Amino acid sequence: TERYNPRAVEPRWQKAWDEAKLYEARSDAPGETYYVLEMFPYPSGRIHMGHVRNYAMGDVVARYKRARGFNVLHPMGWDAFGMPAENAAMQNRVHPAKWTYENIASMRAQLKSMGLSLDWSREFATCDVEYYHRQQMLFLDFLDAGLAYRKKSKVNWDPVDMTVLANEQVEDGRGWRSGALVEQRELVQWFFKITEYADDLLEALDHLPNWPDKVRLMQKNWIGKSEGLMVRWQLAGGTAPAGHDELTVFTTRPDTLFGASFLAVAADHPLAASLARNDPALADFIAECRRAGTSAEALETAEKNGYRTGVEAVHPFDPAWTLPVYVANFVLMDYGTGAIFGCPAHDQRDLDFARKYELPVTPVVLPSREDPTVFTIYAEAYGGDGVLFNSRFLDGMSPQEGFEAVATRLGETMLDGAPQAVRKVNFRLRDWGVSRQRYWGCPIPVLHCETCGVVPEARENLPVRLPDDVEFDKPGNPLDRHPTWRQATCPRCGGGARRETDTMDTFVDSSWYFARFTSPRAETPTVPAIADAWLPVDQYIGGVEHAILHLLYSRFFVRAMKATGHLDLVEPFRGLFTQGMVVHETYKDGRDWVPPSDVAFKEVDGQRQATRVSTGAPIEIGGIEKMSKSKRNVVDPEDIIGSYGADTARWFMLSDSPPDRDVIWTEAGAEGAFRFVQRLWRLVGDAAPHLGDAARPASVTGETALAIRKAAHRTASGVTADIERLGFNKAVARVHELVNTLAGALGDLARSDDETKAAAAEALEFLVKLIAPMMPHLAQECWTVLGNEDFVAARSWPQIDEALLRDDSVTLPLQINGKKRGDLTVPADASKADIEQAALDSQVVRDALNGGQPKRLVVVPGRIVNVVV
Ligand code: ANZ
Ligand code: ZN
Repeated sequence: TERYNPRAVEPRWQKAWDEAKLYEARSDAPGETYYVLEMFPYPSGRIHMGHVRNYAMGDVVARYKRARGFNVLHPMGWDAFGMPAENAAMQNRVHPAKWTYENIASMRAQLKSMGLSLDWSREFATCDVEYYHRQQMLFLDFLDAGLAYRKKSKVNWDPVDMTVLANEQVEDGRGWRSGALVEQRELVQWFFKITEYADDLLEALDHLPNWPDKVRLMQKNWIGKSEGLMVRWQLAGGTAPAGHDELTVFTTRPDTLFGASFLAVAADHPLAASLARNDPALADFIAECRRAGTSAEALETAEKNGYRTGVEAVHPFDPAWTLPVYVANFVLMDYGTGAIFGCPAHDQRDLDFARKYELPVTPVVLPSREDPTVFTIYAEAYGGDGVLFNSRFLDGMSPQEGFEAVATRLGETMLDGAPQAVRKVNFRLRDWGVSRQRYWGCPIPVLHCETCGVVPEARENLPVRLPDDVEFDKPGNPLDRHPTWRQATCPRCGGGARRETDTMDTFVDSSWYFARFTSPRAETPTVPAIADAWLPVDQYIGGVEHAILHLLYSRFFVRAMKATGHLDLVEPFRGLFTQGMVVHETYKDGRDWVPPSDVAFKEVDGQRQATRVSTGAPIEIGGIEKMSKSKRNVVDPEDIIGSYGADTARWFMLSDSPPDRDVIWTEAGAEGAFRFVQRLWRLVGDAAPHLGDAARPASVTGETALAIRKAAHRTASGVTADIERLGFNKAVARVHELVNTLAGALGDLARSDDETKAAAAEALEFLVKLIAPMMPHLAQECWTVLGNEDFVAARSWPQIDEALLRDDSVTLPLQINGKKRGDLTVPADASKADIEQAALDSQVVRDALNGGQPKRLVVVPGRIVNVVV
């Protein structure tokens, strides 16, 4: 048999598949459907190994399901709007559209060289006007439904370039081009009302059993539901400015009220603003807080700082007890009420704050088994359960009971005709700000009319196209500077109006692309009946970095699209799988990182040593890390496919680690995979001429034939179960085993009997079908060598004969006095009594008994035999 040459074979079959339209989904979703989707790529210009891994996995599922008779939808497209195209435009004077579409063309060619079973007829890019046109339709529908609205919100403002910056353009608090300190500015911006579904988005997580637990937990924390109380504190007369008689705080721990030692408000709280008018030092403090940033992330790490205002608050349960009110940097304005009471003993932030400002630390929750007379809080707050103490009428209660007692008492206490406390559910989740002051995004289809205000563009005027003639010579949004694009006619009054120049966050584009794939050329965003037939996506595969925002936004979108009649769906993704990364060793020559292609290895005294190919210099082998440009440990899929072929790259990607873990790319591993490709090819090629037209075996009696059949059927059964569970590495291991078995059993096929030849024919057919999802080109080439003229990808999955899976004997560990002393092989259907007898007859037991009787004989069928002597 000649060596297998992937470079010749792979393109030939790719072309044949394309011409046969082999992987196109049957359009109106007839039959039993299966929708498998990998997160679509950003067209950066080249695919990387992470893509190869992601798409190889998805392709196994798609091909497998197709072989199982499903009408499979496996589409591909491009998440094509976003900053990098605009950055490229600014740096290299190339139009974002040109840059993007050229990148798409090269990445498409690269993906095609992987031999993925994609339905390319459905391809689109989110920057295609046909796509963003439909997104504008959705926007208008959301607007009508009250799911899109405008409000003031903060943006990153670069005071030197005089422009709004995307978060990615802010590096260490500075503008990426100007280096100027970025300020927060308020702008009126567009929002999607994701909070409308906060409860539903949370609840529904419980009904997604095929999602990783960690992703569900991340979503849950992001939504962040907390049940608490809004408590009104009276401010002591004479200490607070006019108009501020009380301060409402949000707390989830009213049970700790007797451990309170201060109150604090956010720098942006109205009380702080009032006080600052007559207190320059406070005004400075507030300005400083703003400069440092008030995002939750910024506050998490910043040192706790406060300013004592002189205002005093009266404890709700004791008119004689007053507490100081601070302005503090760790209180967020946009959560709860922007005000808290601090209980240092049971909240770490409050404790850090109290230590710094020497405020009392009174524990009020006593952990079980602690002595109330000596229990003390040192550097760590106690957040756990226990019994309330130091808490007057709450003493002896559990925290939950204390919560209820406080809620009831303060709920019944009236202040100016309203209860002093009310229950309140708060969410961490905020509405989704979708405005971006950028060019390369979907224009928000609204107009600003001097007479009518904000007016949606008329539907018949859609799409609002991005103008092509834009300049990137200055920072900022080119749409704002365009000479004519902004001028429009108000669809309501016919007067002059100004176009909205904000475009949509690119997360909007990726929040519904999976639905668009079901009818990618439709005039409307979806064709509801078709969308409903395909959706939800049965298996979604992608990186865990999208575990929160992208998935949450998509979950919001299906709800909003349902509310506006575009589909009827509860959740977008029935199954979710997050794959691990592709990592690689790093290499260093002095202070330079060296790419793997410039490194050669040798073995010296059993030690692996590396030298630099170009210079001969010795090289230090560094840690195994995520492939990155900065460490230069990137392996280019194109090189790998060029030298070994796509099947080898796919096979190695799938073989080495469980798919949710990181996989270490090594040259040796790739070579090993390539050798396996050759071996399998030889096995099939050498056997093919001797199979004759052996009929499929009905039943076999010969030992060799039976062994071959059993190996084939067991492998098929195991691989089936593995793929169903996405355990690709296990499936690969089983195929290796089968190839080993067959290599031994088929060695003398020319002289074998017909029965063995028939069994071999069947086993090879199985083998080819089992590798087809992972190595489709090799499988197809083998299939042809086996005398077939059709596509193996169009054939059905191996039919497994259950009878061949059953073992006719089992081997049980044989213990004497609880220690393993040997094995006992018995017929699979042996009774307990049979096993006992077999044990007693065995040499080890007879030796141990030395003619005597066992004290006890324990038989657990299928598991173990223990003889007590
Ligand atoms: C008193 C208390 C005592 C609290 C205690 C906690 C522990 P979650 O679960 O995230 O909702 N808080 C309320 N509003 C805040 C704001 N705007 N900025 C910063 N912190 C705020 O957390 C609710 C708790 O976070 C609230 O309960 C409040 O502190 C604080 F032993 O009240 B707690
Ligand atoms: Zn008007």
